[in-house]
Amino acid sequence: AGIAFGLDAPYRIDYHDVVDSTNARARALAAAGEADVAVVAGEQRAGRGRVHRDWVSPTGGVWTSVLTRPVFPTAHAPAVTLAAAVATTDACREAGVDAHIKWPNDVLVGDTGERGGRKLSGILTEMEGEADRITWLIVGIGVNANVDPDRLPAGATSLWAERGEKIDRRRFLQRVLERYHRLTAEPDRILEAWRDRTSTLGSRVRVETGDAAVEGTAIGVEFPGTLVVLTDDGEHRRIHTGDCEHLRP
Ligand code: BT5
Repeated sequence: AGIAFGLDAPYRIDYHDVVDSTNARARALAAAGEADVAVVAGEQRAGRGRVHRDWVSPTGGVWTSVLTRPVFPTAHAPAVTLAAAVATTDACREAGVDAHIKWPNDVLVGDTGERGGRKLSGILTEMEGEADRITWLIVGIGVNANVDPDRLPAGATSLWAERGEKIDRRRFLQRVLERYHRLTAEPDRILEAWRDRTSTLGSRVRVETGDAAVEGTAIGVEFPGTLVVLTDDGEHRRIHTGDCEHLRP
């Protein structure tokens, strides 16, 4: 479906040199009834992170949003976000960069940096639907591929900076989309793949949940992506969403 863009991708490719946000463009396509499309942009002028944060998206990056209409309950959507992190991590490793996942879906390199490593990629999931069925799901994936690190915020890095050489972005995108497509077809295998690639499990963490902060040791991740933290009081806390920081032991 993506052959027109020079990719053998499992989605139709909707390419733009410049957009505000590929997620916003994908929402418009969702409203128009489309499905199985990957919006791809050379550059984003108003890239978005979670909770209305900005996402810096200069040329050289891989900025994409995959729109699908999966037949599963809304409650399963977080697992799909994990699949995108697995797909991205594998593509980074194939490009020779030893990436790992920080819960829930940041892809990092190394263990030095502000919050557990240098951030290479972030994922923004949006959806609409009833409890028993998703109407549409958009998974936005941003990877600092051939981006000059001077153009990125503190604590961020790019594949180019880590390898010292640019990557083939088409090939990289194709790998991410293929892997994501395959994982989402087998949702039962996502968690296992995610656990194999994360640096969060076993780490001391501090998770900001919006109204509270939980500190302790990350001991598990349960379907569909719930983090289990063992606090110093011996309590098990289950966290559905939040910002996770790896602390030094
Ligand atoms: C994320 O948010 O990590 C989700 C980012 C999703 C971006 C993709 S690109 C394609 C699609 N279209 C969009 O508009 N968005 C998606 P969060 O965990 O909230 O992290 C946001 C924070 O990361 C910011 O507040 C900055 O501190 C930092 N940041 C911003 N730009 C960055 C970059 N390019 N690389 C690394 N860190 C960045």
